[in-house]
Amino acid sequence: MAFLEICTYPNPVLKKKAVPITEIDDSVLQLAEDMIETMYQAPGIGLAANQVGRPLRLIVYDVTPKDQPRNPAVLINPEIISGEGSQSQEEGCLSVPEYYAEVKRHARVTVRGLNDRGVPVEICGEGLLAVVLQHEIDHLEGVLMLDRISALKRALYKKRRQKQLKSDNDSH
Ligand code: K1U
Ligand code: ZN
Repeated sequence: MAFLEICTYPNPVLKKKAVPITEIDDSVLQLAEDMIETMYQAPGIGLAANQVGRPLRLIVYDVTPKDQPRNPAVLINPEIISGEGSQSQEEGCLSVPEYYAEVKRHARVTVRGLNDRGVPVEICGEGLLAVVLQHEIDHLEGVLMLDRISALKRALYKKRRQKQLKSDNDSH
């Protein structure tokens, strides 16, 4: 088990489109396990492989309420096969530090992929699960929540982030 470093904006790996996984071998299973530990440690409720510098089509998530036992899920080569309705929820992103914004997304989605045993699965989600699935699958396309907010909000965030990085750099 290992905690992985989470890449943050503007790391170019976050803009890369992830490639499909052709074989679920030990390295993929180890990566999934490490991503789950990294997600819980962050803490977060989802993580895509690009966020840990591995542009593979692999996501993990767990939207179980805090007072219930953990129930992590792994999805390999996930694809949204249908989406309907719309919802706007405040989102965070482990790769976009200290920023939350409302993002408009489908209210319900159906996602197809493989589980960690290579078995085809179909996940139908609404509410928070639908949001997290869409957010993580966006990561696999190289799309960040910043790409789904207004140009003005995005510009303000970019400015703030540049300042933050400069001050981190100056103090080291
Ligand atoms: O992909 C990521 O960057 C993870 C992200 C997932 C996400 C959260 C909320 C809406 C859409 C997508 C996070 O987990 S951010 C952290 C967070 O939301 C959270 C952390 C601890 C407890 C509950 C939520
Ligand atoms: Zn994210």
